[in-house]
Amino acid sequence: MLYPIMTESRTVTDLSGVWNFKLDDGSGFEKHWYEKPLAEPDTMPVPASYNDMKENAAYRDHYGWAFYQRTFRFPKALKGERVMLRFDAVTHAAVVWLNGTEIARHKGGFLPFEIRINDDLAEGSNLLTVAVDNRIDHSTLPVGSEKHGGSVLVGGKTTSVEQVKPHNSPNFDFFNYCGITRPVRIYTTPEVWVEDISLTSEVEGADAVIRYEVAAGKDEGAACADVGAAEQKPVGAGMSEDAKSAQKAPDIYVELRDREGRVAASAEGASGELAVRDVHLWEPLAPYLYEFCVTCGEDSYTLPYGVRTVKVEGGRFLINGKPFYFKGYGKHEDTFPAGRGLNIPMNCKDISLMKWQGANSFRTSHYPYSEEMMRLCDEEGIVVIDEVPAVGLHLNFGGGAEFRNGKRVHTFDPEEKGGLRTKGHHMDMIRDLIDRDKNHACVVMWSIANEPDNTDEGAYDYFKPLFDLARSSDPQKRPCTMVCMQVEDNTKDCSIRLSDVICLNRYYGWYVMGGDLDTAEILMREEMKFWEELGKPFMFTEYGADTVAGFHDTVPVMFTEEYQIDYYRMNHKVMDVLKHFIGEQVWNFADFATSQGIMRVQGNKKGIFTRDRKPKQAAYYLKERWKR
Ligand code: BDP
Repeated sequence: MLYPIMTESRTVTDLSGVWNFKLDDGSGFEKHWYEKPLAEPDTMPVPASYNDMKENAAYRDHYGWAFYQRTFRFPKALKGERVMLRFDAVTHAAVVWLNGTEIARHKGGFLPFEIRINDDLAEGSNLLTVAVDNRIDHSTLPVGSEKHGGSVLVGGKTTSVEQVKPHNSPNFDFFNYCGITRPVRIYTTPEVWVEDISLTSEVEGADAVIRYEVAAGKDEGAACADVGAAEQKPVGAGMSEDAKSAQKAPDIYVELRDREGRVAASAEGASGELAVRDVHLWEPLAPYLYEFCVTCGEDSYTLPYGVRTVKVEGGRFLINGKPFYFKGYGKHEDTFPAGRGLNIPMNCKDISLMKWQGANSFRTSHYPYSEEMMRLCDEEGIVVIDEVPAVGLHLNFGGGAEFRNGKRVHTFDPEEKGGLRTKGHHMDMIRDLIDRDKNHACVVMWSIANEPDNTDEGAYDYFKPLFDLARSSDPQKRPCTMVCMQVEDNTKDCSIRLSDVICLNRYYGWYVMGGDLDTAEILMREEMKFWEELGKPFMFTEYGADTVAGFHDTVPVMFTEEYQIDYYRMNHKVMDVLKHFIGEQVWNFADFATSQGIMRVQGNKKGIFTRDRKPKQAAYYLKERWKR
């Protein structure tokens, strides 16, 4: 799905601002809240998560639906155009009504969806209502626990307890922020439009060949209610040959323009090749972006495009044929008070801090980040491992093993036996992510999941089709990985068979032998032998130690800034002698919000920066290491 931009043929109207808002009291659907203005609404910013916006735990801990609403008037002059309403992200599920009519339902909180609204627009004021569901369970990504309440020891007796209010139990370690978290926009295009663009490059010496495919869209008059499927098909899709030839394809013309606006190459037709002499490559931290300009009938669209190649070969990760070593972070979209809401200034600040340290990359742990962030990384030359929102696919971790009717449930057991119900949705998320991000130069690898139950019996069978799907959907054929947690027996980890790069989350000196770095070092060295011998390139996508800014001691004590540095020194000592080791991504860039629990002190404190981006001592240590 293309990012909405203004061109000679397109307009974009941003619906960001202060909307009306109401937490559902259980009657919102029944009483048709979407048909008229919400009674006694709150104010709520869009885009933002709603959880931290009011001084009331009811907002933070809400479980279920919440209603957003606003009105808008639509310019008469644009009514002859194709009018699209686009949501960049609504977490985790949405129902959308325009003037009381339901126009869309969408599941998945981190990827865009859009609806054609021409037929639903009213004269004068339009009432737009969005209901947002924040519930997570075994069918959603990320995954939530389906156990509510549990067994507790009260007065010497184990008692089964239900919590007073229903609540989400995330199977993951970040706060379940929800709401309309990214922009809502109305954009227009002509009736024949540029629906999609796919670009790939091959580089030969100083020159490159760019292959392009442009899909033209033409409305076939279908009503647009189901945004799960592509409601407007490319011209010719699904038509008989006769019908196809009767329908004239629009004229398509493409140009590649360099930074100065000069035409570097051009071509005609829906697909073809562009030969570029003396190509400027997009390099990590030294990016160069061309503009790929398409004219399709009356429509025009321009896409920033960096020419670069990515390959895994001979145990190395090659960008433009040169070995690349990942230095950087696992991150979160997490700021105060926006929660997971788009925060463009903070995105820019984060990239600036990373560059100050000599970092070159991050992973979008544990869900796709905003399109604005991806475009920024293209622009700044930051390398990205792009992750689908598949976290928490583990039924036997944290809360202990799951049982149903006295029988142990395995994570990837068939659904009817109690296993996860995520497969179809997981496939949709892979498809939609690659569809959204496939042209970004910054994206060099897809991450199919974070810390799933990789050694579980059904894991390979669950993941094999997902890897196949990612590989076949990506025109650029980027490497694919899944991020692995520590397991008892590495030989059983299905990532060995599936991933192009082995990505490890390891906590030697924290969760393993916390406080005893000497023993942790021995254990880590021992495990690393296994991965070294495997011969595949491998890297750390997480390693870290909780550190409360301002805690100090003369000897290394857990949670102090000194311990955090010693922890990293030890880890680096082990990493630096490994031959196939291709990168270090520290956990985490900044402190972040989590659910409450005895393991978290107002959130996860493994940040190298505090939540408001002040450096801990380790920030300087990493700067010295990464800049040497
Ligand atoms: C890893 C998870 C990450 C957590 C981290 C931690 O991938 O989301 O935040 O551990 O415990 O297992 O800090």
